[in-house]
Parts: sequence; structure tokens; C-alpha cells
Amino acid sequence: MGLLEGKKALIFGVANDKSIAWAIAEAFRREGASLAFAYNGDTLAKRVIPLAESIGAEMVLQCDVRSDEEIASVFRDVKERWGGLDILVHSIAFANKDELKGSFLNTTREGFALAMDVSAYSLIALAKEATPLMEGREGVILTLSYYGGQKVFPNYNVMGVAKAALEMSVRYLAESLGGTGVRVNAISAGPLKTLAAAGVGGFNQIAGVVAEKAPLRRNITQEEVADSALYLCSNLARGVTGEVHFVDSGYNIIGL
Ligand code: NAD
Ligand code: IMJ
Repeated sequence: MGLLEGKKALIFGVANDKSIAWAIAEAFRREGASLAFAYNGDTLAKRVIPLAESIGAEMVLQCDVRSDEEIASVFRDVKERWGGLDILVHSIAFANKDELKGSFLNTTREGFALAMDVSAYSLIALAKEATPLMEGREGVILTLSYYGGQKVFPNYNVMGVAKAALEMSVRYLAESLGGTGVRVNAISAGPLKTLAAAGVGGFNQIAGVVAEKAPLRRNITQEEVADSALYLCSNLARGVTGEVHFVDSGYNIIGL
């Protein structure tokens, strides 16, 4: 029997088949979960809809997480179709491209607000809508972070501040929702070649340093993140909440 047999999982953040969210979807499906996807924007529809169909998804919904109305609409559809929800995956980040290079001092008020809204606040907004659907079901919420939210990395800039806010939101949400039996965790993944890493200045250099210095002396894969996501979203992790779990070849333990 699969680890997620009979579970209903709603996944935000699939853009293409390299997305971390896609690898998580594949692992969840393998273990027996029913899947629904929420994606952002018309241009992604032509990529995400065929992928969702290929894995037997029961819903594919459009949602820009900057909009409370669009978020409410997704959860209305999920409630109508499934009557409840067991797992919510938040695999979303966005900042203006021109603020992911050069000096952090050039961060604008608008750029800061946008990065915080899409990359951190959205977890709270989704959790608020998901929780009523998780009543009596031992629900689980999982988000994706990066070590740039704890230490300074070149060019990560405003995204680092947003990831710090995201990781702290995981802890506050875990406390806030613990009484309802809902668990909230994050995976802090090592560098992965996805759309969100494409064209990022210094990405190859950072991946090279991980391959050289991390305890495992290599980079990680989307599938390794997905298998840890599977554990955190399954009954195996029933005692785990408020945790930021590194899947990074151990890179974060190294001092020099
Ligand atoms: P990705 O580009 O495949 O996924 C990012 C997703 O965010 C996309 O699906 C995009 O549509 C979505 N998104 C952006 N703005 C949105 C909005 N307004 N509304 C709804 N969705 C929106 O890249 P990925 O690497 O799979 O990123 C997923 C998560 O993993 C992100 O939180 C990222 O910070 C995190 N992460 C990535 C890496 C890496 O090296 N790639 C490492 C650690 C953590
Ligand atoms: C992103 C920027 C700078 C350095 C980076 C990254 N490093 C890594 C990433 C070293 C690994 C990828 N990452 C962890 C992210 O969270 C990426 C977020 C992101 C990426 C883009 C690129 C395209 C765009 N806006 C973005 N917003 C957020 O226009």
C-alpha cells in the first residue's frame, strides 16, 4: 500500500517538468495520492495542462497567488469536487529579475513588497483557505525554501529576505494550526536547474561549490527533494511540524 493512499493533494508551482513541484507530484502519485494542480498565467496552461493530464490529475486550476479572489476560487472548486483536502504543497517564488542581481541596497519598495507577497505571504493566504478543508483529516502543508534565507548569497538579495519570512511563517503557522492537527513544514533545497534558476547570475558557480564542499560532494536532484516531501507529507512524519528540513547534500553544516 502506498504512503499516501486515499489522500487528496493540491499542488501549487508546477511550471514544467523540471519544477520541484512536478517531482513532488510524481512521488505523491506513485504513493497513491489523488492530485490537483494550481498554476499561474495563460502562458503556462499549454505546459501544465498536458502534464497534469499525463499523471491523471483530477483538477487543473488557474491561480495567481497575489489575488485573494483567485485563491478563494481554487479552494471553492476543491471543496466542491473533493469535499476536503489532506495535503497542500506551496512551491512558489517570484521577485523582479533586476533585483536578483547587483547590490541588495538597490531593492525598491515595490520590489520588496512583490517578493514578499508572492514568495512568503502567499503561504499564509493559502493556509487560511486550506485549513477549513483539512478539519478532522490531519492535514499537511509543505513549502520550499533555500539557504539564501539564512545566509547571504550573491544575487539572491530580496528573495533571501522573503525566504527568511517564509521560514518564520512556517513556525508561526505550525503553532497556529497545531491545535487543529495540521502540520506545517519546509524543505530547504540545494540548487537545482529549474526555470526559477535559469539565467541566475552565479548559479553554476554556486552549484560547483556545493559539488566540491558538501558532505555528499554532489548536487541534489528534484527526485531527492520529492522523496523527502513524501516523508514530511505522510503519516511517517506525524510528529514533525514547524521544521525546515535541508535536502542539500549536507552543504549547510559546513563552516569553511
Ligand atoms: P519553477 O520556476 O519551476 O517554480 C516556481 C513556480 O512559482 C512556477 O510554477 C511559477 O508559475 C510560480 N509562481 C510565480 N509567481 C506566481 C504567482 N504570482 N502565483 C502563482 N504561482 C506563481 O522553479 P522551482 O525551482 O521548482 O521553484 C519552486 C520553489 O522551490 C520556489 O519556492 C523556489 O524558491 C524553491 N527553491 C528552488 C531552488 C532551485 O535551485 N531551483 C532551490 C531551493 C528552493
Ligand atoms: C535565484 C536568484 C539568485 C541566486 C540564486 C537563485 N541561487 C539559486 C536560485 C543561487 C539556487 C534559485 N532559487 C533558490 C530561487 O528561489 C529563485 C527564485 C526566483 C527566480 C526568478 C528568476 C526569474 C524572475 N524572477 C525570479 N524570482 C524568483 O524573473
